Amino acid sequence: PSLEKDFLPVYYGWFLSKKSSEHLRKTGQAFLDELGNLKAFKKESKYFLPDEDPKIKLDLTGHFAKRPPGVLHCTTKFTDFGKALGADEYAQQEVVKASYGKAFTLTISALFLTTKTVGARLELSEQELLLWPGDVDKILPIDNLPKGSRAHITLGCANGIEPVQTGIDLLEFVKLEKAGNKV
Ligand code: ACK
Repeated sequence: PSLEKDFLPVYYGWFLSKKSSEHLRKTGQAFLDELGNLKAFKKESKYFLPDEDPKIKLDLTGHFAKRPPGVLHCTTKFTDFGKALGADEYAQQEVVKASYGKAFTLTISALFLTTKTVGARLELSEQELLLWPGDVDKILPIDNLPKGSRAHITLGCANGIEPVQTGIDLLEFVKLEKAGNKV
């Protein structure tokens, strides 16, 4: 056997161009600013800041103080240097290897937020879905959601929340949608 072992990255994903990344950051800020000013949203403020004076603007930008460093991205597979479940299977796929450095066009279908995270939901093309792992669109093993349900770009996290939470929050929304709930 070879002594050489492939090094796997922390994660695979699509990375936005600098221009798109800056644009999406600004759009995300505007989304939070507008929501914070919205009367209808004020009644949700207790979930964000329990002691907030309902007459004062809700500071959502301050709430989501943890923002991703560098250019924004959409994670396809979190491989954790090869330690994550399904990491090798993902990395060994021809379509993955053939796609290094290629450019794609990502489509944002929604901006979403919970008390923990704010993010952009993506609608993946057929070509992009080929690069989407088969094992990430679930919270519980019994979940059966469409491929690509988790596809997102994290824009911010509340204090003490890790970015992995954004994808979990989006999956919760997709589950609610599937159950016929208004989101
Ligand atoms: O915002 P994200 O999709 O959530 O991008 C980051 C990226 O990997 C680098 O940390 C995501 N991430 C972290 N841990 C996990 C995990 N266990 N499963 C899926 N994605 C993860 C994180």
